Order: sequence, then structure tokens, then C-alpha cells
Amino acid sequence: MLSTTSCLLKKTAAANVAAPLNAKLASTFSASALINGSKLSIRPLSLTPLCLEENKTEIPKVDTTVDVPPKEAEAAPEPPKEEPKEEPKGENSNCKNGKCGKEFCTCKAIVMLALAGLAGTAYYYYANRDQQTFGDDYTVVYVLGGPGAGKGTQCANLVKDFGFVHLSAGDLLREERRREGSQYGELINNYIKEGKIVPAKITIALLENAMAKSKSKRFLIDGFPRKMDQAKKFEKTVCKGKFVLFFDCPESVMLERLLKRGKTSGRVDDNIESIKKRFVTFKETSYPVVEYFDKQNKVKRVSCVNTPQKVYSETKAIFKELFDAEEKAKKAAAAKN
Ligand code: UP5
Ligand code: MG
Repeated sequence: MLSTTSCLLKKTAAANVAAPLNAKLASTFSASALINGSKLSIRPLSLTPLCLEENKTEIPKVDTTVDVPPKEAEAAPEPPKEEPKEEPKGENSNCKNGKCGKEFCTCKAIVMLALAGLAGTAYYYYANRDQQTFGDDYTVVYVLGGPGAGKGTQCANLVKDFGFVHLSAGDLLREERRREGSQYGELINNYIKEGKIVPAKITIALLENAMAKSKSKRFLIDGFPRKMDQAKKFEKTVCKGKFVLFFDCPESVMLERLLKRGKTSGRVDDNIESIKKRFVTFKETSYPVVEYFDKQNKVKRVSCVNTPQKVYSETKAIFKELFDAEEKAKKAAAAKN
């Protein structure tokens, strides 16, 4: 039982403190005068609503700057301290581990939601960024051509003579397919078997990672981009290509080479059914990428029907011309300074 005095005191103090607060906070907290008489303290209590029930008269508004006189405060018996009610734990609360109360769990959920929101926003800006990861000091050459045209064969030569790092998109995908625990293994396998183009985000992530791991600034990106969305995304977010080296080869020649290689390669797509599908994808989806760069005067064509040596001598001449021109420009710039 509360004495009338303590109840009144509590009402007055509650009015002092509760007045500026909103209704919700006022019902959660009440205030009580302390023995030293000059201070007011707030503590969580459920007494205030009870007192208001006993005496329905309006709580007088008191100027909050006026201190409670020490004597009066001393005379007033301290109201019985009520233990704060414990939140139910375990099964009855939101908390799964039973160690904390409902409110804490709500806070935790809010913090987690906020973090998830932040991570989502960061990813959105990263994925849609306009800035390329690798700048103008990088030389990226896209090596394109139909299946079996000889892209891989010629890239191996260019690596030896010009210090390029060779990144074959197909090889990276096959490696990812083999990687233990890869969530994309099965998907990649199905796409390759069907001669379809694996979703751009997977291939681009593999290429970007491989470029970042390498210390080189010269890359031959073999068999990529082979779809317009890949081309645009890579150019916008990873690196701009210098030019496209396009190996031109008739289907009949490519078919013969692939069937021959299929006897020993172990590749799931070196069989007649997959090869036919690859040819269709090349014509319908990949060749438009070559045309897209052609409109920008960025395609260098090399016929691939000759022997590997002959094809390489023509290819080498293109790169020699490129690097000679770059060297010349550098020297001219140095002479100016
Ligand atoms: N050979 C080479 N040159 C010769 C010559 N001049 N004369 C006689 N023989 C020659 O050569 C093929 C064979 O021909 C070899 O046996 C070689 O000795 C001989 P190679 O250099 O391997 O040709 P290449 O053009 O590299 O053929 P490859 O089969 O690798 O081309 P694909 O473009 O089909 O394969 P890739 O590995 O790039 O892609 C495979 C699949 O991955 C795609 O179909 C697709 O499903 C998927 N993929 C994507 O989804 N996204 C991508 O961005 C990339 C790939
Ligand atoms: Mg290849």
C-alpha cells in the first residue's frame, strides 16, 4: 500500500517530468522525489497509472525549475521500491536463446536490418558503379572467334613474345566448375554442355578476380565478351578493351578441329551435339559483339585457316605495330618534357 503523501509526491514529480514527454513515454516512466530533496530521478515504474486511478483529479502543473524543499522531502517516507518487472525469458519471449528480454531482441533485429540495408546499398552502388576497376594504364585485348578457331593456340604465342597474361573465360569457368563447394558448378556445367552463355555476373567476377590477383597490366581476355550484356558491363565496371583480335574461321574448319580435339580433350562440349549448339550461339549471340566493336573501329581480323605458324606471324605483326606506336608516343612525350 502506498501512503497518500508518497502517492501525491509521486504524482507531482511525475507531472514535472512527464509534462514535456509524449504520452507513451509518460506511461513507461514515472519520477520520484529522492531523500536529498533537491533532485528528481526517473526510473521505470508501473506505479504512475495506478496512482492516477486512485485520485482522478488533474495533476497540477508545477514549474520544473522549483526544487522540492529539503525538509518536506526528508519528512516524506521513501516510497517502497518496486523491483523492475523482469521480461519473460525463453519460450515466452522473442528471444530464442533465453538470455535476453524482448526489447533487447527488438533492438538486435533493428540493428541487423540496418546492417543488411547498408550492405545492400553498398553492393548496389558497387554493381552499378561507373568507374572501371582498372584504368587506362591497363592493356586489355579481347580475343574472339568461333569455337575451335584457334584462340587459345595463338594466345599462348602472344604470352611468350609480349608478356601478356592469358585469361580464357572458358578456362576460368571450367576451373570454377571443378572447385569444391562452388555454388555455380552445376549451372556452369549445364551452360557449357548446351553451348549457352553463362550469366555475365559470374564470368565477369571470375575475370575481375583473376586480373586483380595478377601483377601484370597486360591481359588477353580469350573468348570474352561473347554477349552484349557482358561487353557493356565489363567495359563500364572492370576495364575498357584496347581492341578485339578476331580470328576468322569457316565453320567446316572449326568443326574438323574440334572433333579431332574431342578425341582426347575430355571437354563436355567437344561432341557433335554441343558443337552444333556452340555454332548457333556464336552466330546469333557472339558475333553481334564483334560487330559492335567494329563500329568503333576496334576490330583487327586475322584469318585462321592457315597453319598455326602462319596465323601467328600475322597476329604478331598487329601487336608489334601497337607496341611500337606506344613506345614512339612515350618517347615523344618524354622529349617534350
Ligand atoms: N588448332 C588451332 N589452330 C590451328 C590451326 N591454325 N591449324 C590447325 N589446327 C589448329 O584450338 C582448337 C583445336 O584446333 C586445337 O586442337 C588446336 O590444336 C587446333 P584452340 O586454340 O583450342 O581453339 P579455341 O578457339 O580456343 O577453341 P575453344 O574450343 O576453346 O573455343 P570456345 O570459344 O568454344 O571455348 P571456350 O573455352 O572459350 O568456351 C567454352 C564455353 O564456355 C562456351 O561455349 C560457353 O558455354 C562458356 N562461356 C561462357 O558462357 N561465357 C564466356 O564468356 C566464355 C565461355
Ligand atoms: Mg579456347
